[in-house]
Amino acid sequence: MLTFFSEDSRLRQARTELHDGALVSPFECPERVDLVLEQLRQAGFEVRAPDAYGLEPVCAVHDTSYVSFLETCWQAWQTAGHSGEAIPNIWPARTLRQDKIPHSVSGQLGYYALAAETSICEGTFEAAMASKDAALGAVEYTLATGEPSFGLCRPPGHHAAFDQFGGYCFFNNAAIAAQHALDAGRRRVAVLDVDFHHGNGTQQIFYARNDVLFASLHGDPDVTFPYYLGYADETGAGEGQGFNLNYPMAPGTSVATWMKTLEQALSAIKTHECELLIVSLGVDIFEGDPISAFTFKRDDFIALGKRLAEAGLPTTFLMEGGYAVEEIGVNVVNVLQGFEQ
Ligand code: SP5
Ligand code: ZN
Repeated sequence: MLTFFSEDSRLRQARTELHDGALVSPFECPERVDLVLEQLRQAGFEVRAPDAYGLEPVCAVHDTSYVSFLETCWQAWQTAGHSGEAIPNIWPARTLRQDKIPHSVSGQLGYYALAAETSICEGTFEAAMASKDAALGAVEYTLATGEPSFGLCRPPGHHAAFDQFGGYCFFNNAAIAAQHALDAGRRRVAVLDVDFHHGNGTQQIFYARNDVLFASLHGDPDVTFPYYLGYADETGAGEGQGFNLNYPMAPGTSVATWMKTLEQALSAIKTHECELLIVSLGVDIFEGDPISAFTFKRDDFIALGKRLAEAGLPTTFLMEGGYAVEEIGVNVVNVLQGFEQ
């Protein structure tokens, strides 16, 4: 299977993540891609650099003011004299006004952020651009050939909403790729999100639409990030009613239960006549993941890939989460090899 990866993904080298009340070295680090690339090469997968697609496909699903904010935030933060990385500490919370975008970068950070663990630092915008280019290269290849592909996207994307970053995500790579497929003439695309965390950004972007079916298996948001979206009663709005499917599961859920739940999602994808499958591939469902709580073992990822192949659709995999760094490469390659078996 062909992989698309841009070296510029490494340009984000954040030093700080707010975790457990302390600033720690981020879980979402550039070493993640080294481990995946190493395993891909060992397995004989070809890795190709994507074209640069510019901002047009980004602005097809994101707010242009949000995109400009991401592009200028780090410079503005430094100009304002802050010494650390840019981290929000105030939001338009429920009791404050929702209709003001303050001029100050500190005010804008809260407006455009949905979580505080993710800093903005030098290279963040450039890495986000590289990440969505990998997604676009991969999906274009699948659209052109019908063959499966893998976009090694870093930073990940599925938490990024129309005008908000967070959860280590800035541009929603899966949404950008799905929209690109629609713009290329596909009538309906499925995004299947298997990351441990609910893909709140992808859900929000397509919530009122019926041309993208979003299905997500994830840790119950009642007890896990992102807490405020991802419940089973979120089924879509207006024309999009019935095109959003959430399958929250308790921490510690067995792989057998997870795989049974996957059947429900795949059956919906079949019924809704999707022409392309985009898999938001988070391997943080691994039992050893440091911030997640599902129980996948290495070989379970092979079974997952195999089952996804049986859906019989042109398929593009896009990298999302996965943080147990020593295992991340093996787990990703197991999915892709399982798919090809
Ligand atoms: C793409 C992706 O996987 N993003 C995940 C972002 C999660 N950020 C917040 C993590 C909070 C983890 N707390 C877990 C405590 C486990 N002991
Ligand atoms: Zn995740």
